Amino acid sequence: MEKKFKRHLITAALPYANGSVHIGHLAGVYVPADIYARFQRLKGEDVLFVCGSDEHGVPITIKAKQLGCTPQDIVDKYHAIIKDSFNRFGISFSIYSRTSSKIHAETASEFFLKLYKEGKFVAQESEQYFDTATNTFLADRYIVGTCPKCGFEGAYGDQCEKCGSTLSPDELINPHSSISGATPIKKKTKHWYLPLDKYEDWLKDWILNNHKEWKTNVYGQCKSWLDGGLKPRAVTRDLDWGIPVPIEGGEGKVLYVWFDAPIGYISNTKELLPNSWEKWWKSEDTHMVHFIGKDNIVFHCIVFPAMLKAHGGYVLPDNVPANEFLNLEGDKISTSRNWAVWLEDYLADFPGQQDVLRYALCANAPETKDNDFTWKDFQARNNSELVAIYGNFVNRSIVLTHKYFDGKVPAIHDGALQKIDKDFIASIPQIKEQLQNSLENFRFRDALKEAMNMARLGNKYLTDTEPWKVIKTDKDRVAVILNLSLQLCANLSIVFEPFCPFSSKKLQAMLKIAPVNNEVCPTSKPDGLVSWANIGRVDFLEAGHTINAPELLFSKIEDEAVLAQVQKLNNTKKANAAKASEAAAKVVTPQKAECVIDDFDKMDIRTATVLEAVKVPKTDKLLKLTIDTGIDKRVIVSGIAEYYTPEQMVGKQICILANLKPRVLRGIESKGMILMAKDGAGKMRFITPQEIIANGAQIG
Ligand code: B3M
Ligand code: ZN
Repeated sequence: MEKKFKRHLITAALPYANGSVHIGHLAGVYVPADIYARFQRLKGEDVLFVCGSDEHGVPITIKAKQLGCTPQDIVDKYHAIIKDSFNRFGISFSIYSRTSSKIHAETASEFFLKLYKEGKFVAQESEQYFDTATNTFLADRYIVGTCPKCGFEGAYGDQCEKCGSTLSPDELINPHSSISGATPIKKKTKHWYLPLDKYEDWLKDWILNNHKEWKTNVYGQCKSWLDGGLKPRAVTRDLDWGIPVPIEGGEGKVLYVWFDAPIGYISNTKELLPNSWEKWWKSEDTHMVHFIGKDNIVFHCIVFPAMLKAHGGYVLPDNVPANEFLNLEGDKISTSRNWAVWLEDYLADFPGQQDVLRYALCANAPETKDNDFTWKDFQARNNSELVAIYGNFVNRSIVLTHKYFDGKVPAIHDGALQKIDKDFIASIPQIKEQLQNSLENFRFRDALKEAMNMARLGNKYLTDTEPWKVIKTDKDRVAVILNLSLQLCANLSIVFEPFCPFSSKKLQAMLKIAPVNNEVCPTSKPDGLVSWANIGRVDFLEAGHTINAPELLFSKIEDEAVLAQVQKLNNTKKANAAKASEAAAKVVTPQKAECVIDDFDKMDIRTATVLEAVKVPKTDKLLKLTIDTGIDKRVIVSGIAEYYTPEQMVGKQICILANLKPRVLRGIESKGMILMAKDGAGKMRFITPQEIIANGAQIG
């Protein structure tokens, strides 16, 4: 028997206040979270939906340094922009606060102090990276280098944004300071660690045994973390921006951003409900759900629960339905490359069409794997679904009611219902049941399909009953058809409210039924008939009730509007390419002295494939590659270890100079040379055939 909860505490990842919000954030976290919150409120549940700006952390201090202002200037600017964007997209938070607030500093400090006084931390002197040029310790984010997992050279010391791997600075290849560019030294410093290893058994039981129902992408990541064994994690940092460490010896140190940020969910609740926050966080009948992106899984499923466990007295998340990443037109969304659709830009180009983006992002959400947003799909979702199905059905129902019944809901006389009507009525609760089950289980794409199926039901009903023909002979029959169609419109306005709140409100205004007061927080109860429980009813509108004039719920998006967006992205690509070639200009060497074709003919250049790759011991520059040259299998030693890991090399087709005189490198005979090109960022790149061709193919 499903446990009955008294309230739903829904959190959404606190966005870093160092940039605007883009469609990846909406698709990954905020639209699913808002759908779920609105759905629970529609059911009449007590809901608290909390979020706020994550204002500490090194990316903010980096941006401040880049712009020559203070971190507070940065967070003040972006907190306002982010809050406004969420508001304009109808993300119905009960509170959207910020971690630079006083109440958050108090809450996080108290949380830390309790754990400290109860001896839950381990103090440890360690060697941290120190930038001698700026005379500061470097937080992980200030250390940049090549990701050991994917070779991305812009990886941070704590995370690679390209492949999502969680890293430690020591794993980075060629680490350097992102402030001064200098190669950092190691220097002793004292920090306090949360001994996650001590919570490993408990976490294994809590997650792997008691939460098998979590999404596979979440459960799988937790399992691999736990199977890998947990290590103590520092909860303090040598930084001057953040929450000061409130103990002796903490001077010049702040709480690690990932220690303080999740406590932001608690401080937000306290800020909103100073007298009743504890029931939300300390009663077992609270159902808590964290909405996040996949890069935050470890912090929300392992680190924060361990913190809550160490503190004691807090509820734990019942689910963490993390989404994967959304790509844009086939490429990863990237703030640094401006490869994104920013919410404020979308609103400028598509004013009043927030629901269209919400719909398209939900329909294509990266719920189980990374997914791609294309402007073509966005247009199709709008034109072929929202306009052609949902909007079309609503418009026909309302237009015909005005045309045949002067805008009044026609009466159904006793005994007038035919089988087709009864089947139509019976289908509504059936669709609702599947839709509800999907929503309860965080399958929002499936839920949205069910909602649209309910609109399809309406279109089919009108097509099958043809009121525009029947009106000539049997107005009473048309009265039944349009009455039931209008009742379905009322059902649709509730069903679509979590996904497309703006158009639902518009439809409820056309029908003149009470709108769902979903904006009123923290706990808003739908009033009157317009509630989830009443979906399936066909008595929302009484006979004789006058409805308002029809307005289009959605308007067609023309090719030009979409082409303009694609053009914008192409311009971004061109700008990025220009930047890259600027960088290239710095590394392009002058042409060598002339040679004659005979010189070239002496060189035997051909394709080959890497069969094996291992690091050469005692050096961090060399890889020993076993390759298939098409004529033989041989070993080549190559100085690419700082750019590529062995795993990345296996299976790669490359071009080699096969007849270079063999050389012995670190005791290994190397027969040949791999042809490489240094790119604008100074990274060595392979010369690889456009598509795989036979090994040994001669290049001339
Ligand atoms: N600020 C968002 C991110 O990693 C991070 C979430 C904090 S939630 C407590 O992009
Ligand atoms: Zn990586």
